[in-house]
Amino acid sequence: MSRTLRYDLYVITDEALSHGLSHVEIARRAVEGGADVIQLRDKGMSGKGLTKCALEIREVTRKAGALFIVNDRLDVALASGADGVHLGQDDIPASSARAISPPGFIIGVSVGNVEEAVQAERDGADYVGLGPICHTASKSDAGPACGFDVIASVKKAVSIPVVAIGGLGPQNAGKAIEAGADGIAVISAVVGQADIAGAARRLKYIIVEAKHRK
Ligand code: TZP
Ligand code: MG
Repeated sequence: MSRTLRYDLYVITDEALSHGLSHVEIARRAVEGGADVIQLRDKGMSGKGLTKCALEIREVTRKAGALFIVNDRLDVALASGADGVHLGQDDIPASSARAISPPGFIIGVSVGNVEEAVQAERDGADYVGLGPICHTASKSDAGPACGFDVIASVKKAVSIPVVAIGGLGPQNAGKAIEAGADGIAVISAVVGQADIAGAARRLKYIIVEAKHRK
């Protein structure tokens, strides 16, 4: 059965950038504010710790009707029953991940330009995370900002959803949607705020409004 996948507000958990909250609590508050997707992202946590978090977030997102994606770790994503995995350019290729994943499993790939996006689609990605659109302090190796124009170029070049990421928030999310993004992925604009649910709710409103104007 085909599902309608909505990536409008895609929130990436980050304990270090939050006000002392756990991944699970961040996820709980973000879905309360209407996040459509939660990505569990922790580069330092053990597989054991990540799996424990993932199993808890799986329950939180299931109840809220949100998608749950695990960053980097296909093994943790599969073991926890997540909806999918998000892979970087240096992670296991999407085609290899697809070969060992169940039907309907979502595979997202980080891209920074048209060429990488086209390749990701060819490899079987279900969506691309395109960025960093603007400067971001949340990812030390994010590379230079690619700007808003690349969103339209990538959107023209692929037929899978394009989720814009990097330095986005209430001030520029509408611009990214108008440029062609299907969704907005954020850390600091939601996770870094004192009121995570409120920040998610406001940002979701801006995204949905911008989509209605398109
Ligand atoms: N990938 C590209 S930019 C980025 C990631 C994980 C960080 C996004 O964080 P923020 O705070 O929304 O700029
Ligand atoms: Mg990665």
